[in-house]
Order: sequence, then structure tokens, then C-alpha cells
Amino acid sequence: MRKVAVIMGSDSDLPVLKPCMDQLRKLEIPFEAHVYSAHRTPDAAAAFAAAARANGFGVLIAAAGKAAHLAGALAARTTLPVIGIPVKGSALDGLDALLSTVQMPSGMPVATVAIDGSANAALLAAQILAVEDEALAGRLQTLRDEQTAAVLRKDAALTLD
Ligand code: RP5
Repeated sequence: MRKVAVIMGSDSDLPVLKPCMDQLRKLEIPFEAHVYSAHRTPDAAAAFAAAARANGFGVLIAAAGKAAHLAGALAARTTLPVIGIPVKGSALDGLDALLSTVQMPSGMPVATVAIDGSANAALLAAQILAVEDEALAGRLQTLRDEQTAAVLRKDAALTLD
């Protein structure tokens, strides 16, 4: 199976990425995590993205806050799918990162999840890899079934005052 790259703009983003990495582990998807910044280490970020396909990656996940150009900067250097996670924690509560990540110019897509939505980034990466991987598709279906059962249990247990 191809690997997922989990790239964060700063090590201060690491707590936001924990649900993402937990989900990747649960789905038995190999991944690497790195700190590269679009602004502080632009050359290293670009070099990583340019070599990602040759290095066995299938999807890149990029998490960054503030003027969050990381996902777009990586997307500019690879034709692999890039998933952007806007990170909260700025004076603008992540709205700045959301707009910086989602408002990509035509021709350079970034699939953007919710602010701090790192579990969904992992699931979307898994769904992309599962297009060609029936075993992974089965594990995703199991997760969906567990989720459905959990919600139905909550419905059955719902009590109102
Ligand atoms: C962004 O600036 C990072 O992704 C992080 O969310 C934010 C703050 O970075 P630090 O100052 O904590 O390193 O580039």
C-alpha cells in the first residue's frame, strides 16, 4: 500500500494531528509525519512534495495555521492528491487558515477539511487509497458500520427530562 504523508507547518500543530494519526493507525495505513513550513522551510517542503510519488506516497495531508499556504505549496509540486487541514489557534480562530487552504486557484486543487478536522483528513486519504485496495475498503466499511451502530445505540438510549 502507498504511504500517507502527514505534514505539519510547526510542531505546535502536532496535537491537532493526533486524531488523524490515530485513525491512520486504526486503518493500518502506513504513514510518515514531518514538520515542513511553506514559509520557514519552503525549499524542504517543495523537495519533499516533488519526491513524494517516487518515495512511495499516495496522498499528502498538510496541516497549518494562520496564513496556511502549506497544502497549496505542496500541491504545486506534486500531482498526488493533497488534503489540507486548516489549524485553529490564531487571533482569527482558524478562519484565516481555512480561507488560505480552501481558496486555491483553478488548476491547483486542495481537498480541504474542516478547521482542525484531522480525523476526516485521514478518512479521506483512506478512501482515496481504497479505490484500488479492497481490503482497506473493507476496513473503512467496518468503521462506517461501527459508527452507524453507535449512533443507533444513542438513539435507543436517548432520554428527555
Ligand atoms: C503555522 O503557524 C503553523 O502551521 C502553526 O499553525 C502556526 C504557528 O506556528 P508556531 O509559531 O507555533 O511555530 O505556520
